[in-house]
Amino acid sequence: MIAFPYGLPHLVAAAPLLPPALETREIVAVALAALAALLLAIALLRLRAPAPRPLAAPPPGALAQLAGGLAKTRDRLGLAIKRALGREPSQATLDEIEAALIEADVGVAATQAILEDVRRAFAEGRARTAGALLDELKKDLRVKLDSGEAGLREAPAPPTVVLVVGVNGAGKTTSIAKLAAWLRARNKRVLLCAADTFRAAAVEQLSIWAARIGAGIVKGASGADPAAVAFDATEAALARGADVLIVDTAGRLHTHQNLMAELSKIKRAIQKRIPGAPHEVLLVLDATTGQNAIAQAREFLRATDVTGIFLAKLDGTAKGGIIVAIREQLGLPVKFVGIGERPEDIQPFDAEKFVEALFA
Ligand SMILES: Nc1nc2c(ncn2[C@@H]2O[C@H](COP(=O)(O)OP(=O)(O)OP(=O)(O)O)[C@@H](O)[C@H]2O)c(=O)[nH]1
Ligand SMILES: [Mg+2]
Repeated sequence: MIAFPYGLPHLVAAAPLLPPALETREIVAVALAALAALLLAIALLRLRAPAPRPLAAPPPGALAQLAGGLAKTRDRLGLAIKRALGREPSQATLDEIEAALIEADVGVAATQAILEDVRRAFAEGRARTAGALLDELKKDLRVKLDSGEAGLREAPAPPTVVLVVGVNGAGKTTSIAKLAAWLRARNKRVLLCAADTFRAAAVEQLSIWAARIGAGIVKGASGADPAAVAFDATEAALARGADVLIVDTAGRLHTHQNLMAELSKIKRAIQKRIPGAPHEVLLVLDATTGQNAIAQAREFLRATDVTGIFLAKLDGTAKGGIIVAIREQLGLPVKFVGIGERPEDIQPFDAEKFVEALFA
């Protein structure tokens, strides 16, 4: 009888489950076959995955941040137009430009108006070269985008009160944090008001931002009357000598009549202490929702006064042309754009810079 060292009988018992011993050459052959199968699988997966699209390198300097934030739109609209203009300009070039604008959600009406102008310039010989056509297009986009109203309206005497409204999840609280950071970088004393008492987490979310940014905050208990919190914050802004008070509100749909009435109540509460306030009512729109954002905004505007748009999440869409449609169809100035989730991912809207960044 063979004497097994400790444990070996157990292994021997399991032996029928193991494959029969292989010759070294067979092992090598099996390993090579497995490797070949793996390489084939990787090659097939690569074939199926969309090829990475060429992304124009963002330009250095002041435009870099905006161009970086607009990467998806630049990749779609900017490059499509540059590609169209890469050949001898013809009617087909103009058709391609038109398609690229529509594709980027610029909207049919705005696209037609722009193309009419560009086609005329081409037909009349004013814009025959690719460079001249691009200049004409940029000029038209600038005209469409420029509201003549940039930055925040300022109160005749501080504090300037900014009320921020919009549908659920549009990006209100994050945009407020960005706006506060932008103002802090300009040495403004900022007070935030957490008037979204509907969601417990909302107050906490704003408190965290306030601490990070170096802004004060006034908050009410969960479920407190948002108008009462706004009133307290207005008093605090006056007492503490704040330059800007920014009021966060709960997300709401225009269809919720009592929530829309609540906005009016918040406004009246602020006006009790500062007549003429809020000086700015910013409607935050989520750029990634495209034409839906415009439809929602239109309804929203019927229910409340809005002075400007904060267009959030522009970095998240390849259809950044929506900004033209917003400007054209809502007739409101786009005051700021959000291009990321960090406090510094904000730009005051500047039509000239925006168009440059788009084609950078
Ligand atoms: N990529 C990107 N994400 C953003 C931007 N702005 C906001 N977000 C994200 O959008 C999500 C919702 O943002 P919130 O600021 O909480 O939106 P809200 O409108 O306050 O939401 P409610 O208070 O629930 O109505 C968060 O995950 C944010 O990080 C932006 O400009 N770019
Ligand atoms: Mg919020």
